[in-house]
Amino acid sequence: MNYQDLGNIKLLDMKPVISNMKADIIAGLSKKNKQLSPKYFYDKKGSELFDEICTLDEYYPTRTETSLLNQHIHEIINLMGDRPVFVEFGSGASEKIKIILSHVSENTHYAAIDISKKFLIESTQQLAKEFPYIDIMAICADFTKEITLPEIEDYQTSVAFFPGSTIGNFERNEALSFMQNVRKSLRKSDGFLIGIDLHKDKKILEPAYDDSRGITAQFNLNILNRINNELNANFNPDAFKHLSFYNERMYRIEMHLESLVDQSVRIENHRFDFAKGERIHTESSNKYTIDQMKILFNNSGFELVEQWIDKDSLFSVNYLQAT
Ligand code: AVJ
Repeated sequence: MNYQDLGNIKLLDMKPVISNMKADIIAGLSKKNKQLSPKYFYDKKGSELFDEICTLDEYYPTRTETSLLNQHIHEIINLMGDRPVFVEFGSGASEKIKIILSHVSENTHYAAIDISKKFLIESTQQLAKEFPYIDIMAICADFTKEITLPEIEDYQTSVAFFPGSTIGNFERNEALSFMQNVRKSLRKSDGFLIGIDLHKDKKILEPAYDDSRGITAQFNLNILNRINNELNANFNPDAFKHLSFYNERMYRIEMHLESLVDQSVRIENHRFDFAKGERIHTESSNKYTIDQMKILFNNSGFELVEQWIDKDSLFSVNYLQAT
């Protein structure tokens, strides 16, 4: 493999195809049921709002997963075995990897996969400063596609890491193909540490996506500001409202933006008409029962080795092994 040496990290650029935001957004708003991909939430403001969501009282996933990782870190390290390569799928600015890296031995390799090259280099170089004794590789690639991981000499097990219930953003069939792709990039007996949010009473789920301070509402509406800023559009975010609810039949939180009036919006020379009450579906956050997770793991070539769940059954951290 051809990597570049960037001082304290190595970069492997797999030249992922970057989707065209304008074409995507126009296509989504042209559908009979208008929709936008949640990946467009995360401009600078959107990423800041998401970080704030993670600290909200109502938003239990982040703190619950963090405390499960902290509580069970020694078991996790033991399961990974000697000289593991830890591979994070969609690393972002994740704080969670630090919990792991601050407990592993020097003989650990960390590889971060992300599609955004600039951000990936910045965050891995920052990490390399904090963990100078760990070998760090940045892999610029699209983690929703099949990835051939580089062979690293002397390292026995690879352990994939996918925290935060990011898998929830995939529809069920996409989640299955994602898991199957991860499996293809691993060898038999390699590990997979994955955090998945659990199905539960909507009395707990719904406030997590509609908090009392309105941060989630701002996060949802911010996608319209982003489209205005980056695509020369004229959305009036005040003419839409944040709507979220638990769809119990589909086991998923849905977030929508609902038009408060009849209106039309322009993105360059494209016009989109909204009736009062019409919605743009902006996000689904799928939740899993323990049985649904087992089926997902088994159908993608994994066996569940350990599952850690908090005492209130809010969130699960799962250690899988490739079969
Ligand atoms: C980043 C997809 C895991 O679904 O809980 C949080 C995103 N959206 N509040 C989630 C989100 C609104 C989050 N994920």
